[in-house]
Amino acid sequence: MTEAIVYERIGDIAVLAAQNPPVNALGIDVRRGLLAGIERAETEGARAVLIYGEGRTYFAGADIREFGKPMEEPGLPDLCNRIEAAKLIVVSALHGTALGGGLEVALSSHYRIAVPGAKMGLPEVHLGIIPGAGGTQRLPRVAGTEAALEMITTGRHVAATEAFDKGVIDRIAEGNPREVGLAYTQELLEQNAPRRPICDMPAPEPVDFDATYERVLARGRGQLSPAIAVRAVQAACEAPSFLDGVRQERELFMKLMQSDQRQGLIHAFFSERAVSKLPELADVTPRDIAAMGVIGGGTMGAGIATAALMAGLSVVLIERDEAASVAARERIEGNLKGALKRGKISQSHFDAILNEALELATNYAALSQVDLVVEAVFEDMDVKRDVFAALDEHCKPGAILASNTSYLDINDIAAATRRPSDVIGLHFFSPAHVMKLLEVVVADQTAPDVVATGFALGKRLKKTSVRSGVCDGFIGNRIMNSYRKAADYMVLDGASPYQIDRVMTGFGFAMGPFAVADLAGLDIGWAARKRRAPTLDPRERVVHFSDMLCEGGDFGQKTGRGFYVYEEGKRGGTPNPQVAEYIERDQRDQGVTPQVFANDEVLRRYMCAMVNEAAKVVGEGIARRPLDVDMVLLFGYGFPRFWGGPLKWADLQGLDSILKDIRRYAKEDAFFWQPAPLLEQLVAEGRSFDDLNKEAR
Ligand code: T1G
Repeated sequence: MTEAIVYERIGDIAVLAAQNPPVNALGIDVRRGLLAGIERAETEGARAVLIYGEGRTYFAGADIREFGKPMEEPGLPDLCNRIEAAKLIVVSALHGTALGGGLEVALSSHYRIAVPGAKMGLPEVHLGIIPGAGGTQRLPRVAGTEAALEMITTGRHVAATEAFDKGVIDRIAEGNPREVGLAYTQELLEQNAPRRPICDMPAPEPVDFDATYERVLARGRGQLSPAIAVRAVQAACEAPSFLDGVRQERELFMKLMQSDQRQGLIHAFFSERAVSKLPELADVTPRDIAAMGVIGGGTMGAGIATAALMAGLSVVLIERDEAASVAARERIEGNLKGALKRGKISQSHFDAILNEALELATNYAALSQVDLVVEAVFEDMDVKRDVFAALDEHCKPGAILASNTSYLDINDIAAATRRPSDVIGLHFFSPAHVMKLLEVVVADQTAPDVVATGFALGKRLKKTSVRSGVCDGFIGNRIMNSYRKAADYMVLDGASPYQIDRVMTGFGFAMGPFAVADLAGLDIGWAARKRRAPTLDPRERVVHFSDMLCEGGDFGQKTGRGFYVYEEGKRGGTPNPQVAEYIERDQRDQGVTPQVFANDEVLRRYMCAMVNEAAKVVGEGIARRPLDVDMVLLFGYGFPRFWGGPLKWADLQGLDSILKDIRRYAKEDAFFWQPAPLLEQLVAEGRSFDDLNKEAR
């Protein structure tokens, strides 16, 4: 077995090279190797130690897979203190991403050099914890309190130049980390440079920590770790000694390590990477995609075209006539200007896209050479079938034909072509060039390499792609329809829409369901309800107050009135007084006596509806695994990331308690609250959704 840390003597310098691919995580073998290397260098009388990483990066942090397991000695805090106490000078040479415990090892070294492309940071807050190996104590001493607070509470990666300006690193040099590290160490030895432990530096200047704590807590929208990090940095400024500050940091770290939010965020971290790794695609080669076609240049089509263009693909966008083509180009240009402003693309890339990569056409013949087409026309089956029949005519053999439909049956669309195995659903979320979620909807006859191509395209467009089977609403919209209904039923039964919105923003959503409905447009749900009315199951409860709003022309933000009234230039809206009248009328018409709902009952019902439908979606095989549903809700519906997703949240609450509540609600409405068979099975077997995720690996 190759050693995780290779020890080598180059003259007076002992070189410790990390070899723990893929990211040189600081697992137990690496920690033991570093400790042994420092001790050996001292015993052998070396004058300096150089630490660097082989492969793509310096240490990218503690090994997250060890979290939740008993920690094996040496722990990272002790190792960092030992490196810092070394009798000889210790130099770290950084490249790739020196993150978390990685940057903490570098900060416990006496000198730090980086190659130009190196990035560094303390992203622990994104995992629900805080730096736990002295980072909150050492960083403020070299970078200052404010700079350290900003880096630690945001967890952002900092470029080498900025790190140098902040005093986090001492030098930047071209070359590979080993060479620049050796040269710098040699130079320091020739200068007889002293050991320079950060722990000996003066305590950093205090700031108004209470105000900082409140500001960071509010920004976290329920996530605790960034605010707790403020208290750890406060200890750096106020503790009687460095070691006491380290002790306080450790206490705060260990408390967060036991938290649900750490479990939720670690679940999100690994699930985000696992969700696009499907065993059945492991040996399937995707088709090459260089040129794409987009049918329809409305908001969605223009957004999809923008995402493809920004990813370096050429795009042929088809609209029905010249005027519509011009409007589509303007939408794309507007999207690109936003990306330019956000620093996502350069001016030269912006120009190249508009002058070379984008072709607008009104004739399908222009699609003869594209490798994949995404259709984003009006959500009507007949219209889509006509479009796909035409695509089948004009596109080359092997070209993939994809629909962006948000609920129509891909099997019916595929049947309009002679190439059903080349047909797939690629459901983007608006705005398509910003939202990360992509549902890859697999129809009965979709070929495996077409599915693999859908995922490869998603990766190229920097999307989080999730495989979905075919059903009304696929994964996300089907689950959303369910928890939206639960919210509507609570309003009909006496809760206010504004109470529900407040409860759900308190849970961590950026917006509650009624504010979201106003944003998306109430007319969309209205059209869907009218479409489904003829086939509605007579046992399904129906609310009418939303339809009353629409009948009055109030569609939400787009008309200035919906559940809220929106005033020009003002963020957010105020409750629309007419809504109460519509609700009361609906209650009278349906003979409902309104009751009071406590906030925790609102949350419970909302989340139980979400979990129950999600369990049906997994149980029916529409979603491959529970984690797939979690990723859809995180990346497409603003579910608070620190809960990990609805099914991770359900595991954390205990599935038996969830099922018990659902069975209680079913006494009021057996049709809506029909328990998911999978949920009943898991409770009966004493298993969790996470157990299913593990079994699917
Ligand atoms: N531990 C274990 N595995 C890790 C890992 C880590 N820290 N980082 C990445 N991996 C795996 C990842 O799951 C994937 O595995 C593969 O490496 C490639 O990753 C005491 C306690 C470094 C920027 O938060 O941000 O230090 O899917 O696909 O896009 O204070 O990985 O191939 O099986 O993401 O090029 C702090 C987390 C830890 C950094 C590279 N460090 N990692 O991105 O590749 S907490 C972090 C990243 C800590 C101390 C505390 C990214 C990356 P697989 P990837 P990438």
